[in-house]
Amino acid sequence: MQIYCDYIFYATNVAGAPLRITPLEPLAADLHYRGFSAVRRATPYSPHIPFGTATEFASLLLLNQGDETFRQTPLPVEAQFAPIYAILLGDFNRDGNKDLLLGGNFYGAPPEQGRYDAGYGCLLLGNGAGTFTSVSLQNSGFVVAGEIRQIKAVQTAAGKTLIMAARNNDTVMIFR
Ligand SMILES: [Ca+2]
Repeated sequence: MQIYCDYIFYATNVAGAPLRITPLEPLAADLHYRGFSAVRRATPYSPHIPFGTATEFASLLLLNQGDETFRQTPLPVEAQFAPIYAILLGDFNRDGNKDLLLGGNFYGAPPEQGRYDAGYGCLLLGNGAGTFTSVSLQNSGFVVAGEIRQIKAVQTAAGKTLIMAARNNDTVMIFR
């Protein structure tokens, strides 16, 4: 895997300042920056160094243990098909346990990488103890193609709850 520099620093106010481009190691990838690493320099002319180091690339749940630590639990494989950008927490099967409704995808990757478009929405049912089980698209009925960027529950004037999924450059999908 190749990580590309997304920032190139070049001092224009110093005569003869060297232009140095330092490739970043894959471990420094920060997916928040579209798969590129944010970089910084210790001094104005020192080589770029990674801003941080990522060691976990799965979408996961961090449960606060109440002692300033978090328990890390990867979400089911269905939640790993594509990057997640929208999460709605709710009890969708009305069993008293919180569930997760996820959506994402990302079309802005460089052409040689292709689009991250394998996600069609994902319903994860919680057991109340921090473990989630995926529900098939056929059973959940929550099937959304495209770049989902927000999922919200909306109350109608008649008291019904609608789930709305907003997508980049596309229509809003509404689920009853
Ligand atoms: Ca539930």
